[in-house]
Amino acid sequence: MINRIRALKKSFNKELDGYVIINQPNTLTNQAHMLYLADFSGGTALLVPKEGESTLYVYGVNYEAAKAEARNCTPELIKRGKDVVKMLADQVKHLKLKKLGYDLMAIQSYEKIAKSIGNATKLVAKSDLIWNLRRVKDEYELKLIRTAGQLTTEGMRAACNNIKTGYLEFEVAAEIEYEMRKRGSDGLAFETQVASGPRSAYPHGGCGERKLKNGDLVVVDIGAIFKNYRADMSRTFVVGKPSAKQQKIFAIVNKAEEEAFQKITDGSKASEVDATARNIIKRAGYGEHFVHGLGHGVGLETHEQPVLNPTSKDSLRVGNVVTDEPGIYLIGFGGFRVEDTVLVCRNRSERLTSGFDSLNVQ
Ligand SMILES: [Mn+2]
Repeated sequence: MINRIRALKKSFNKELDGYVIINQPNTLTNQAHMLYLADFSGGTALLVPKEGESTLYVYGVNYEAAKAEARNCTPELIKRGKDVVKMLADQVKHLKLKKLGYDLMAIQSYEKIAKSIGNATKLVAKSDLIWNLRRVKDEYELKLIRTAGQLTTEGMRAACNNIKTGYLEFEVAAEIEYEMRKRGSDGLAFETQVASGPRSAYPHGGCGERKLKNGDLVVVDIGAIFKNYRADMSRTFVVGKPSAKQQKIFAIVNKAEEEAFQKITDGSKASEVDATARNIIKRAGYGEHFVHGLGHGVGLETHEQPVLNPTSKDSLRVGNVVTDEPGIYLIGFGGFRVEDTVLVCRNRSERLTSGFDSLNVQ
């Protein structure tokens, strides 16, 4: 595996002489950045100076694990009563770092760090550096995402087998989650969605205690995690026999997904891939009912770069992993979404989730 801390340092150029990541509760991105760089997410701060060793500041609860598992940096214990910001600031001063990059930071931490390091060091918001690395997956990462994709596909098989009249949404969710877990999933990339009937018209319809009825649309959106890497997949099913209108709208969404998939390739513009799907849905008369972007990157986080939507400036590159997920949502009628996780390849890209291509479940 490549030394990602070294790769990050290379991208500093003349703009930075250090980088800091502060792990706070509810900052999944910072945790993922730390995991990506140091192979360990349980640190409280990671300081990467341009020259010399990187330091991972760790509380006692995670210190032994950090010593055993963290790579390319030196774990330093935050002793009881010590202030991690003070420790960090002392090291920044000691190394005479002048321009310290960061991605996300709570305003409280920013103010505290800025005050502690003083005027000699500038904090520079530089979010693209780590993302430029993270958005291109290496072979090792792809192996893990592929497995996450297979586990997610098995979860969808369980959905397919358990969507029946009289079943409750959460019972279907339980079967999906059990199947993925039993086969080796480390957890859920996000809360399992089994949204039936009217709530299927909400893109994030969740999962409740509604009983499935004949003729219901059911939108299932699930994701497994394998060794920290995720996948994301949605399918739409009908309980019993689909109506002509359900068949018709489903065919539009399917066509949008397939044609966008054909455009997902090295060098294509994300906004144009989005437009391919959006134009199909628009021409069919449902443009205003496709209420979200076409897709997003997937990796250590469920939603990451690059993004595929009408205003995206991203271009796709070999090694990106993105979702392709057009939808049509009709309030009072129901919703339709088809989503696969796709690996961007030089020519024909590869679906990492697949199958279950029909509305019928029985
Ligand atoms: Mn998604």
